[in-house]
Amino acid sequence: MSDTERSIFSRIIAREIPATIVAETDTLIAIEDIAPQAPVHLLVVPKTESYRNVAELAAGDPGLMAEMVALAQQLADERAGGEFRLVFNTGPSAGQTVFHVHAHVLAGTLGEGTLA
Ligand code: DGP
Repeated sequence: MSDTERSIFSRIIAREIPATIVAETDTLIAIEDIAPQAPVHLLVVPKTESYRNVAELAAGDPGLMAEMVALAQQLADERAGGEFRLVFNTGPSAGQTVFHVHAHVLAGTLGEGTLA
């Protein structure tokens, strides 16, 4: 696979480009979002590039999706008293820009009813 075909997250996972990595497991990486929309804004990303969005992930590997939720909870426990918002943008019109499934973990003081 050429560099242009690989996602930005695959290149971060391979340490080819820098990111602030806050957690890593055999299957997942968590990084700080480059453009934070909340006091805590992390991205939980499966290492596999097999799923473009959360619908594909849920159909193909629900256990991996559960691992993502568990890591989001762990990070929120460590950084924000255990409460968080989990956002999966799905499709360009919904704001998805990177087509390698990832969860936005938003925490801290969030505005009422806002969507990041
Ligand atoms: P989405 O719009 O849901 O596809 O989210 C993509 C997120 O990825 C967006 O919030 C910004 C973040 N992002 C894009 N490029 C980079 C990068 O090079 N480093 C980091 N840390 N985050 C990135």
